[in-house]
Parts: sequence; structure tokens; C-alpha cells
Amino acid sequence: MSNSSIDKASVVNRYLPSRLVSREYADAFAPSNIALCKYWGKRDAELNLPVNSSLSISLAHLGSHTNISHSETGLDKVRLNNKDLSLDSNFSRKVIAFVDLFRRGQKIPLIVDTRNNIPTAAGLASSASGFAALVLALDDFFSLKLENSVLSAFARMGSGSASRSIYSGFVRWDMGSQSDGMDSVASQLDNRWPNLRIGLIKVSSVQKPVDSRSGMNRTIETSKLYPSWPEQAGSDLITLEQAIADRDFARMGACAEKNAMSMHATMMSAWPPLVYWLPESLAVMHKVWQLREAGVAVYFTMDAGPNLKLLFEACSLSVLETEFVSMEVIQPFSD
Ligand code: 2P0
Repeated sequence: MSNSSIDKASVVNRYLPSRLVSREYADAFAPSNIALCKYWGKRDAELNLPVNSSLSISLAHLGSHTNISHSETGLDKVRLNNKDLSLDSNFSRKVIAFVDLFRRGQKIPLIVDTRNNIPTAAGLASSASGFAALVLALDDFFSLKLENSVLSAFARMGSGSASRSIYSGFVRWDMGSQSDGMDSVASQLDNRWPNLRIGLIKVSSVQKPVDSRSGMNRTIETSKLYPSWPEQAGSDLITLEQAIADRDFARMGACAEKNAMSMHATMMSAWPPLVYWLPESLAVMHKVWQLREAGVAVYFTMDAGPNLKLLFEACSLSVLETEFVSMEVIQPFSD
């Protein structure tokens, strides 16, 4: 990982008018997303530039709503899920630091109100949808009319996976090569897959011991397996795009599962080892493998946590609902 000589404030500044003009109110929504080809590792920590390209599915109506309005008290106010937060909280600090990239010292006190409708028990990260919704709301509030690729780049500076949450459906985030990162942006694939389903299997809602940012750094710095990851991810991305274009579920599911296992293998070979799995995670994996042996077309993917996301088509829903009674089912192409 290299540290960039370019700071995000100077990148954002290039796309903004010197004086912001604000509206009364703006409201935006961005979906959460689950990666089939994972983002794991940064080549630039300041701008969240990835070591590899990645591919995800956005989760339709599940994500973050953010609205922005003027604060009449002269102080910023940050709200999350209908509660006022202390301005010293981690969440408030991150939100205000991000908004400051746009305000650049101009005195425009704001109320930033975020509501997540992601099932809280499902172990889904909200930083992707949160930063994407914040960027979309800021674009609207300051009437910036930025292109989607720029919105994706700005969201990425908040959290890497947020670059993908600007779009719905299947989304590819190209790693890019420019030092300012403006070609490290996501775009939507044309393909739709209405029968595709994602099943959220909650194993634990305990806060993960190592956050993704630190986990990525530790993996890059200490894992002997990590050097093979970018090549693996690159070839998985090609396979996944082809499988999606051909609507070949078995090929897509197998590749997504293998990609997740490969990412976890690099994490486990870090030192100290990064093991996000719990015994219950492994039990669900075995159950998925047994079901596949028995002819059910189901695969899984996992992120930096113990919970599993099952991939299947609508025809397998009833058998899987019987096997996994607490599974929460998402239709990513429901609109
Ligand atoms: C992904 N993850 O592609 C991968 C798979 C977790 C495992 O993107 O440091 O919260 O804010 O850029 O985006 C989680 O990482 O990390 C993530 P930052 P982010 O979905």
C-alpha cells in the first residue's frame, strides 16, 4: 500500500464551484450492496483506491436514506435512525469530515439525517449505502449535477464499497490507474436477473473484532498468500461477468463462493490471523455443501464478518426457507 501524495480535499475541490449555492432541503437514497468479487486491499489509503476491481449486486430498496437541511442553531446536527448523535461520536465525525470536503470552510451549518432500513440483525455493512446516499444528497443540496462517475469516485473516498452503491443491479468497480483515482469508479452492468435471490443468514450480530480497513492493511502487510489475490480476483471478475451475461447460475454461484473463500484464505494467513468465521458460520457452509450434493443450486458468499449470504434462484426458495428458518430473503431486481 502506498500513501497518496494527493489528498481527497484537492480532488473534490476540482469539481465544485468556488461558492456553493444551497437549496432548502435534499433527500437521497442509496442501496446496500454485496460483492460477488470482493474488494480486499488498498493501493492508496487516502483515496480508498483498490488493489483489484470488484463486482457487486445492489440490494434494491434496502439501504440508506439521507436528508440534508439547514441548521438554524449555527451548529451542525447529525442524526442516525431518528436519534440525535453527539458531534464527538465516530459516525458524526466521519459525516462532518466528509461534508467539510464540500463546504471547504464556508459557514453552512447543516442537519444531516440518515436512516438505514437494512435489517440490523443481518450483519450488513451500512457504510457503503451511507456514504453513497450522503454524496447523492450533497449533490442535490448544492445543485452540483455531478456525473455518476464523479459521484461514485466521491462515495469511494468515504468508503471503498460505497462507490458501487451509487447504482442498482449488478455493478462493477474498476480499480483504475490514475493517481487522483478519478478512473477508479463503478458502473452499472446492463444485465438484469429477476429470479435471483439473496438469503441473509445471521450467525452473530456482535461487532467484528477487526474492521475492514485495518483487516485489509494487516493482510497486505503480513499474508504470504496475498500476492496471489489480485490475479485471482481479476480472473474471477471475467468469469462472473460472462456467467451473468449467459445467466449461468451454477457458474456465477461457484465463482462467487470461490472468490469469498480465497479472500478469507488470505485473511487467515495474515498475522495475527484474521478469522472472521465462527463455528456456526462453518456449520452453515457445510449445510450449503450438503444441499448442493443433494441437488439444490445454492452457493454462499461472506464478507469481513461471520454472517453468510446465500445465492439462489426463486425456484429453490421453498426448500431453502425450510432448511434455514430465520433466513431473510432479498430480491435484488424487484423494481
Ligand atoms: C467488499 N468488503 O467488496 C469487501 C468484501 C468487505 C469484504 O468492501 O476501508 O467498508 O471503507 O474502503 O468499503 C468492506 O470495506 O472499506 C468491503 P473502506 P469498506 O464488499
